[in-house]
Amino acid sequence: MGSELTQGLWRLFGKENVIATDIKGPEGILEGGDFEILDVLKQEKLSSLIQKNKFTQIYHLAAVLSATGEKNPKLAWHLNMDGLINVLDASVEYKVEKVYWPSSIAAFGPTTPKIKTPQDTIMDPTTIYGISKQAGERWCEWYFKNKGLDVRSLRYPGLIGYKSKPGGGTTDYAVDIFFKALTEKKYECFLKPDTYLPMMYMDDAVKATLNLMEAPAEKINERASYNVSAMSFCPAEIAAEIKRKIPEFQISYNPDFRQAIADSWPRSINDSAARIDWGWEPDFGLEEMTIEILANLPGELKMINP
Ligand code: AKB
Repeated sequence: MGSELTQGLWRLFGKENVIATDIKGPEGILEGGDFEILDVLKQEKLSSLIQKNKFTQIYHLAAVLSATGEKNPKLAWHLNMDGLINVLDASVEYKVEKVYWPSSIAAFGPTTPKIKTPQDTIMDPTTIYGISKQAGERWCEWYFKNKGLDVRSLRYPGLIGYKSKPGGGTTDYAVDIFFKALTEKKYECFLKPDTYLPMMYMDDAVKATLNLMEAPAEKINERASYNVSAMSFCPAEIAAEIKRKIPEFQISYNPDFRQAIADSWPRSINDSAARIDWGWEPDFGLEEMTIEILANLPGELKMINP
């Protein structure tokens, strides 16, 4: 998401007005722009970077995702929570105009209504990642109400792109499957074939994020986080969609610990609040996304393994 969002910000504000940061790199597309090595847990470096550059907006994406978080719970909590609070604090201190921070469908849990999950409903996450997202939403709302910080958030579904490998989540199968379909014509899925999950193509995630941040403040009624949606599908359906383009593609199933995580998440999302408040509308369904990825990923793979 980081590199794709950076490209979106380059288009919106000009490359010269955007600085991307990460604890390593820059890699791939980010090599073309301003970049700083930054560990968001290092508060002094974070503050001096904000003070020196007088940032007007910050997009804080650093997080340990669901699957990796279950293996490193303390690290996940420390990075996901202290990283966020460091950014919120420094943004108040240096009068940053707007802050963006992503929540996730992982903030929902086993007793959350699974079909068309409402904007405001039961949230009983079962993963450390999900617990950190639920807590983070409350912190964002607290900083808005008590510190007047214009912080905004979206509950991302599983995000699918082709410009970078997935990063330790449960929806990662829907990214991996494209890489394997093109390189090995087969894929072993770690979820059951009929596991429905809300998903979104990366271009729609960038569009939703920038539309939210560009909307007038008085339109932003949800100061915890907005549900956003584009499509829901299961491994059997995306495999069938890929097979329409790559007839020899074979999928097999070997569910692991991530199945329990997926089973605790919604099947589909009600995002009417985002549509009403700031005009959210996705552009990509499963078919459009599959055509786009299968058209562009080969070129990307050539760049990765020339
Ligand atoms: C994950 O699978 O952990 C993430 C998410 C849904 O937030 N992709």
